[in-house]
Amino acid sequence: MAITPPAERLWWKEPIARGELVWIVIAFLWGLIMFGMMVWWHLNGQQNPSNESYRIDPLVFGERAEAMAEAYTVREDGDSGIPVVHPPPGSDVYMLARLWEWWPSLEFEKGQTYRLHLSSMDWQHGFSLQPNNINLQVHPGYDMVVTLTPTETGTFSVVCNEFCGVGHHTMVGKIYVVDAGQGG
Ligand SMILES: [Cu+2]
Repeated sequence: MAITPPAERLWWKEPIARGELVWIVIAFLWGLIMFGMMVWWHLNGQQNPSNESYRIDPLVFGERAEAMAEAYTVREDGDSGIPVVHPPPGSDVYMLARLWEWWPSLEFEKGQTYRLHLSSMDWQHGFSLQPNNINLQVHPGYDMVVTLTPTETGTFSVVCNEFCGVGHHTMVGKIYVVDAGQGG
């Protein structure tokens, strides 16, 4: 019991009991194994998407997203005021996070490859693509680039999975995937 002082005050000078030492060694070795497994999971578990990241000024990122939206907006997303952008296959695509929205909505073509750039205008958000459960950190000042090729058509939601304030739960973006040559 910690409520009373130990009978032997200099307990930290006692030799480690054999059973405790065994557990320390097991925990240490297990930690090393798990450390090595990170490489294995990356290659075989499809858990860590291979992405690139670069430093970028949030203002510059915002300008790139706006330039893309200006060139390739095809409609408004419902009555949200957020544009739906249908970028050319193979191009660089930008989605920015800010309090409390993902902007703009994107429309991809199935089977085409895109370079998706993610960054934040204010503070940290989390990109969580549902229902596929792809999760990426989105930081201000960093351009996270993911090369992706949609394999199925449909409507996918992007939810923020880093708590970012009172509007956090309303921060839902949209990615639409249509058949090649469709949409727009
Ligand atoms: Cu957020």
